[in-house]
Parts: sequence; structure tokens; C-alpha cells
Amino acid sequence: MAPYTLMGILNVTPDSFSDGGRFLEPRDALEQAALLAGEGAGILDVGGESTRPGAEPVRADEELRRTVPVLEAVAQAGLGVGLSIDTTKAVVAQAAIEAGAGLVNDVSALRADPEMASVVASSGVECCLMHMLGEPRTMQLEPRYEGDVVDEVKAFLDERLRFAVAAGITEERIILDPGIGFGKTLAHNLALLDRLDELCSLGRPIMVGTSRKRFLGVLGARAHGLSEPLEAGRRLPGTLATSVLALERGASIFRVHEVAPVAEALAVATATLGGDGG
Ligand code: HH2
Repeated sequence: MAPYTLMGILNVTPDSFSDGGRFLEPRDALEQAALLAGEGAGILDVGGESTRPGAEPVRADEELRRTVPVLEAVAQAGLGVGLSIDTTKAVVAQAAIEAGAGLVNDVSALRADPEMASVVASSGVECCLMHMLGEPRTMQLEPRYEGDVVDEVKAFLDERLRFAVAAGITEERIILDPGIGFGKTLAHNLALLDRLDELCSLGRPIMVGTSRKRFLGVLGARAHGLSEPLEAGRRLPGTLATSVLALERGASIFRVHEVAPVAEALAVATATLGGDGG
């Protein structure tokens, strides 16, 4: 058994930064779900609100309309994958849980909706608490940390972990995520990846989501001597490089758009590190 899980991204949004509009029809979403599951995803993360920099908030009724039919269809299809809902709204989380989600991926780490902690606590599902500086609309406008970014993110995750446990969510059900790209410069993202092992001492599984993110476009462009960041569809090499490094630094859940190439890269890395060489 691989010592990690691949989380395939299924955005049911018109405006996600790399796959917006592609899976709005439940039929297309189900097809993508089957593809990602077949490629080795252990979890599918269904999202109905983009959190890309500059994104406008979506109303709960619209988010429910987008996500619930997809969750129901995927649950009924029996693809053998876990389901996650990427939301900051308690009402969406509740409906998603009823539709079959076993994980609530809350990029606000239970801060956006005062009801979220009790929905997660009472339902017994898992949850992912992610670090974000500011909010999506403005988070990439000159993000700044008082001191060391890794220390600050670690202290934040520690505080949110304690908050969640105090709210009745058992520690075993909590995953932590440094929130790559959420209120972070290129240097912040790189420091967090390079020192990801420091977050492991919080004692919970670490999830990372570098997939197709803008900083990979910037670094990729540099590698080719280009001035404009590579477009999202050309960021797979960067996604692979950062996923492998994150694995080596202790990450165990990888949130990605393209499951098959990441699965292959992580299998090779794991064998190389002596963990699963067969
Ligand atoms: N990144 C995105 C969304 N949700 N959740 C966690 N836990 N960690 C992440 O890094 C993360 C996340 C952004 O990526 P994507 O879903 O592809 O884009 P969009 O927010 O535009 O839908």
C-alpha cells in the first residue's frame, strides 16, 4: 500500500483557474470522476466555489446546486473512492455529507462559518484545515508575514487544530494543509515546501496542493527563459517536482488535477526512497 493518498480535483465551477467550466454538467463531472478514480485517486474533492486569487464569493444556493447532484451521482456510481467537499459553508458541508462526502475540505479552517465546526463534529466526517492569509478576493495583493512564514503557518495550524478539537472534532479526523498559493508569494510557497517537515511535528497528516498553481508557471517560465508565466496547462512538470519534494518532506495527501502522472512520480519517488520498492 502506498503511504500516501491522491486527491483528485473536481471543480464544478465556471471560473476555476485551470479547469473552470469543464465539468459543470453532471454527466461531464461523472466522466471526470471515473477517469480520476481509474488513475488512482483515493479521494475526489468536489468544489462549487473557486478560491483562485480575485474570485468573487458564490451564494450557498448556487454552490449547493452545483455540487450536490455531482456528489450524489459519483456516490451512486460506486467508483470506490472517498468523497470530499471543498467548501467554507456549513449548509453546503451538511448537504454534501448527506450526499456521501466523508471529508470536509475547508480552506478557511473553520473560520468562515460559525456553524461549520459543529456540522463536522456531529457528523463524524474528516476535515482538512488549511492556512490562508486574508481571503481569496484580495489574498495575493502583497501578502506579508510579520516574521518567518513557516513558523506563522505552523502556529496558525496548531491553533486551528486545538480549536477544532475543542469544538468536538476528534484529532484523528483532522488533516492540515499549509495552503500553497493562498496569500503567499513565490518565496513563501517555496519556504513552506522546503520546510514542510516542520509541519509534520503537529502530529497530523499533511496535505499539499501545488497542482498547476501560478508560482509553478513563474518558475517554469524562468526555466525556459520566458518572461510570462507558463499557462496552467503547462504546469505539470512543476506539479510533479513539488509533489515529489513534498512527499520526501512528509506530506501524505496530494490534491491534484492530473492523477496518473502524479501517481507515477510518487511511486517512483517512494521506491527510490526505499519505502515501497517491491
Ligand atoms: N487549493 C485550491 C482549492 N482548494 N484546498 C486545499 N486543502 N488545499 C489547496 O491547496 C487548495 C484547496 C485551489 O485550486 P483549484 O481548486 O484548482 O482552483 P479554484 O480554487 O480556482 O477552483
